[in-house]
Amino acid sequence: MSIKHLFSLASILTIGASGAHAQSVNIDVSAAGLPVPASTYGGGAAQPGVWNQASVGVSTPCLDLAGAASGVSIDLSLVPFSFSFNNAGTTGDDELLMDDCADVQVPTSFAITGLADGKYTVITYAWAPDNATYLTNVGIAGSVDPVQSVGGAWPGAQTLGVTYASHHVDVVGGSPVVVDLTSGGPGFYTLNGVQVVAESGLGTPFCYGDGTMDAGAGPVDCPCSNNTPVGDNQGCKHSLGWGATLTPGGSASFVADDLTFTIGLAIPNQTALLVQGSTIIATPFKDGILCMGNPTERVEVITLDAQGNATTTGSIVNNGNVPGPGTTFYYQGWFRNPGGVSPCGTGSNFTHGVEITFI
Ligand SMILES: [Ca+2]
Ligand SMILES: [Ca+2]
Repeated sequence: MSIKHLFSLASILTIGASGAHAQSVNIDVSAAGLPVPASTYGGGAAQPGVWNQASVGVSTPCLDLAGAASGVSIDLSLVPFSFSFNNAGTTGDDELLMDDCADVQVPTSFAITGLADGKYTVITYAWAPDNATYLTNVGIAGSVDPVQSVGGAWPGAQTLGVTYASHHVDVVGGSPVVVDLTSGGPGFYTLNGVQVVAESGLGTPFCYGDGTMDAGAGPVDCPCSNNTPVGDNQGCKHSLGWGATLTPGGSASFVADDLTFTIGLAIPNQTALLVQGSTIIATPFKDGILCMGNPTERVEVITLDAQGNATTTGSIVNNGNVPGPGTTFYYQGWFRNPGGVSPCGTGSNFTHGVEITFI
């Protein structure tokens, strides 16, 4: 399918999906009354906002990130036990989320209900603070993403595959999201919390590093067989074994000029550059695929945090020389992945792309 067809399809879907807004929520699972992380804490999803405390044995209505009623509940009625353990490595907000949790002893499901129809990413924290050998398998039926095994020694920061699992889900017809927790090995298994991230609907993602990007001359693979799986919706694989993402925030309003971009799942503590192009191309470049053609702009240099995430803070309109409403540009994050470690050895890689039409 050509990229133009994809955009047409996206426009049709956007029109069809108008109505209830998709919700994002942060949930700390613990015994009742225990403190939750500060609202400045973004966790593995890089999503700051109000954290809800959810107890085992009951269904808990959740506030949204701004503290208003969301209509979303987490139903932990099938999860009977909770416990706390002061892991020596965790401190601060990580500790508040991870050191108190549900003690899951048999295969158990819990449900997230009340989500408006739309696309979401569900982050499930399933890390045992008391024993690095305890592994929890996390699966969501209907997700394109597989069952993921979570556990290990505290890695110093929230880490995909060690402290949490990540699943893309489509909510259709108000169906609940059912998360299945099963044993990943010997010992008990664990649920520390959940983050539900609504895909913004702002902009149109394109140019995934999964072999499907086609700018008109046929599909393009990543440069050294470092494609990511179809459905992961990431750039080409970097040295950590997955691809990076680019997520717009704020709005596409030229006048408000509050558009931001968050680079996610990239390389911790490295430098990244938000780049803007004017046309769609598909050229294997460095360890990734360059998807934006001339004229291009270097919009903003940002430094990735300890989780490999960072958000722009400057004016996209000014830094990108955006001339006015009605203009369309294409964006990618270009980040360092030090040479000799990166899959193709070039020392840098790209997120997938995002198309923005300013209004
Ligand atoms: Ca601790
Ligand atoms: Ca917790």
